[in-house]
Amino acid sequence: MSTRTVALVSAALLLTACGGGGQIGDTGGPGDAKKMVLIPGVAAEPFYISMECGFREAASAAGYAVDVQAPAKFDATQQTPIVTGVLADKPGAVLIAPTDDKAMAGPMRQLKDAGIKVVEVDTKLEDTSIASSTISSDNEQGGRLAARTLAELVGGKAGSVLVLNTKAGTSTTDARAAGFEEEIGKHPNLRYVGQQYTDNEPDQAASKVTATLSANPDLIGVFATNLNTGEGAATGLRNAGRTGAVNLVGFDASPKQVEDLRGGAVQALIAQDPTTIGRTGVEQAIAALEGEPVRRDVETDLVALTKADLEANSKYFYKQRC
Ligand code: T6T
Repeated sequence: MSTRTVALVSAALLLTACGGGGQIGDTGGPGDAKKMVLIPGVAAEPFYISMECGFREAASAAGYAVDVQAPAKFDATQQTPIVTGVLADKPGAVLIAPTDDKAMAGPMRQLKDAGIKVVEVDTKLEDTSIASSTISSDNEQGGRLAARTLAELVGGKAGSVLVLNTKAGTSTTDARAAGFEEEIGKHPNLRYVGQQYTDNEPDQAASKVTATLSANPDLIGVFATNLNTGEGAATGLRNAGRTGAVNLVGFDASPKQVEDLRGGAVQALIAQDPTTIGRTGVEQAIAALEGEPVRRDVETDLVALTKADLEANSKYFYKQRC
């Protein structure tokens, strides 16, 4: 094989590797400053799909070519090779939801060192020197809001309360659990039995709920810190025949979670605004690329939804497609 053939084959392999998560119609080539890439935490999940909708709309309107590449699992070992592939493509900016607040620092620093603007959307690194901007909900406040909402639902009755987290090192859900723990301590009728990790797997969330019920038959409340834990917790309570008897407060507003709230399997949801996170991420990336002032931290809306006010708040429901 000649040197030229080897180079062409390598380039073809690189393009294949980079294009895995993109959609038909994605444009832009290697070293394209007018291209933006979104790297969500996981593929085919309504929170990130809604974020992608805001991202695509804003970036396309501003004349940028777009690409979206997501790992099949919320996992740093799967997200890292995607970052490495994007690095070789050298777009102008990368919007990324790091799946681990430490493990993703190395790969993301490589982007920055290559002159690519990095914007964190939703999750963030502990190291604040890499991203130009971070767009996210106030997750600690979201955890406090979940605790207050749960306390209101319980209405003075006594019992145990469980938190279902995803994976240690997920900045958002760790902050939600911390905010919840702090606030729930203000309610002496509620005994906090601690948090359990689920690896962001609904099946694990379901089995951890049923196991906690066996150990603590007085369980009166569960706070599920994100979409998968919430969907799994609802299944666990259903399997144990405790739907409604145990108050379930979830985070996020996927079509299934909204359906569960409507049907009584969930008592409240703390919804975020992922479409605005995606759109604002693009705005901050453009500011960084054009040398305009960049806002280091941008906070987006959070709202508590109950069955009573659900339909009036449909703008907060997450999308399955744009
Ligand atoms: O809750 C969102 C997101 O904010 C979090 O960082 C990870 O989980 C979700 O994507 C929902 O699954």
